[in-house]
Amino acid sequence: MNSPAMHGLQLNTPDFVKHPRLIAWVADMAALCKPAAIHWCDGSQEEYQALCQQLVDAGTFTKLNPAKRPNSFLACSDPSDVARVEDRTYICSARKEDAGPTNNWMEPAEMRATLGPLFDGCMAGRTMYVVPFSMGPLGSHIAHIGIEISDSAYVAVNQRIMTRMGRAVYDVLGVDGAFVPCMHTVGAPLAAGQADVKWPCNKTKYIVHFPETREIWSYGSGYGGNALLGKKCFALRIASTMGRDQGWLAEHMLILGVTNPQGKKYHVAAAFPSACGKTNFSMLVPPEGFAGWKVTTIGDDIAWVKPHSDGKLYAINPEAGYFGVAPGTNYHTNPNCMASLGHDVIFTNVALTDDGDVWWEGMEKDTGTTPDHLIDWQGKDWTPQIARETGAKAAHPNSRFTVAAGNNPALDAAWDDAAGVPIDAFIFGGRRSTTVPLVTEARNWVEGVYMAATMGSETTAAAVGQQGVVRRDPFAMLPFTGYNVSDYFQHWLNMGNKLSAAGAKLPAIYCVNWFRKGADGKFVWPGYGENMRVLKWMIDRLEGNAKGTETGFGVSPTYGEITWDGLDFTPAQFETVTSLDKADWKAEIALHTELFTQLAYHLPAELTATKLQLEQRLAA
Ligand code: SAT
Ligand code: MN
Repeated sequence: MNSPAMHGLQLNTPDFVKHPRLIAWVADMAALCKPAAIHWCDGSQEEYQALCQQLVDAGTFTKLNPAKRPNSFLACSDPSDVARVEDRTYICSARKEDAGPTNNWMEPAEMRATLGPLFDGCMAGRTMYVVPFSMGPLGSHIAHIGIEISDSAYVAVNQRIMTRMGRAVYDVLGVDGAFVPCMHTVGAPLAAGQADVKWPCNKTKYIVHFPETREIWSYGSGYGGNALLGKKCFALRIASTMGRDQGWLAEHMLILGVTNPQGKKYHVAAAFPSACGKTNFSMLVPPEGFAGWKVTTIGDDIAWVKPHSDGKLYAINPEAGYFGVAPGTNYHTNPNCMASLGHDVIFTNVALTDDGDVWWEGMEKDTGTTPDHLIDWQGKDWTPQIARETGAKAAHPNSRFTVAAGNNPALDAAWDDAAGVPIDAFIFGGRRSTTVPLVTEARNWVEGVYMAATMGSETTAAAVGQQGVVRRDPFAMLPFTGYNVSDYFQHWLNMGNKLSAAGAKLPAIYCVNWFRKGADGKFVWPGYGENMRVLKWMIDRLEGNAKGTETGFGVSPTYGEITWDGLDFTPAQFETVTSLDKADWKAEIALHTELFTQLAYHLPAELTATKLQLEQRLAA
């Protein structure tokens, strides 16, 4: 299988790979990227350990104190490579209209001509890893397979945690199974004898998707969603286009199970933008006063939702691990997550303690103290005094942990079920300090789609760029919809129409906002585990046990309908997080109008009509 262009490099295809088209693709990519060696990942524990050791030897990983954090590592990235790069992310559909106004677009041939020279020789002096992975349970009819080619061992070990990675994938693929080719390079070829750096990357970055041919090409970054291509690139951008074509949904949603004291179980899928608490919500521990209630995690970031023959929508988590935000995570905000992080974790861009453990902002809430000394994520000395004087953060605000779902004590028994779980409700939530009330139920599917489509959220550190500015983030999918977002709205409406025409009861749709602030600039709603109170109201609604009150925006709870046991939250505070301010809403609707003007091409007429009705109700 060695092509002459491979300058003597051996492909060394292992005998468990029996797929000629895949092997030919790897050979082509090796000929293009010119790596020094090829490593076909088998996903074994031995391989994982060896790659981690190699990363330690290279200085990329620091092995944490095994007495404190067994089999765990800390990686600190180049300070320029710390988050997704939305302005470098492209949807290269044949027609610009099909990428839509919210995606960067380049004509496919032009993009290929741009990438060609960049990838030519990009892996010189490095090993090319061939990483086979399944998004979703292996062999499930809902799952899809990807092969990531990467010159980053960091990517290979993270993919082993985040996906079902390894040789079993080749058994599923057989000799001609379909896979999504995912090309990744850090874009840092090494000349002969050139020493490597701890976190190779390139100032030039391209995160490119070809939706028609279902290909991903990522250049220049080693961080998170830029480099772990199964996640946002495949499971959201490419999968959303697959879903449009095949009649299902790929969503930026956590999935949780909630069981009441009588043992009745509901399943909820909830969309929030990056770094707005999806992991916390998916692992929620019900507060005091909720004896007998249980919340279990199916997924914390992505849901693939498919209609079944019983007329219901079923969801699977295509991932196998969590790549969550570390700062702010502690035993108060997310005890299940903290319990998950005890062993076998890869941390990225958190701080290192003097005894070889990790630390991040928020942990002081557990211990009551801040360490006297740390090595911060940039490798510099950090003390509380330095922090006070310079504002330096010990951990980067977008620092992360990578951990297997199996570590989560709240993991749902059905999380790996190939059939998925039936969805009873969808939740959409943005981060808004004003305007949007704590919880509102849409009165029907179209109104729910409208709420999701017009959602706004204050930007976070998960993406490079200005933070804290409100931007429209439809369905929390703004950076992740792989096609024209108005067509995506239409796809949601079509799904609703199809299911109701078949006589199905559609999931309820809720809009939430945990983030309203008071006049003092502080959050009013306590959030975290206390969100159980809102979840319970939703279930009461599903069971017909809460009447709610019409607000003009939809149906919201009265103070008396929320279970307050164990929480001191006054009617006045409730008013602060639920009130609709006329002036705020006038401005809000103007922003919806602006969004709809931007999205005019193929914008469903139902949404414009819904806006008109909303405007009239709010003005009344
Ligand atoms: O870095 S990721 O894209 O994986 C995380 C996120 O932005 O949600
Ligand atoms: Mn996410």
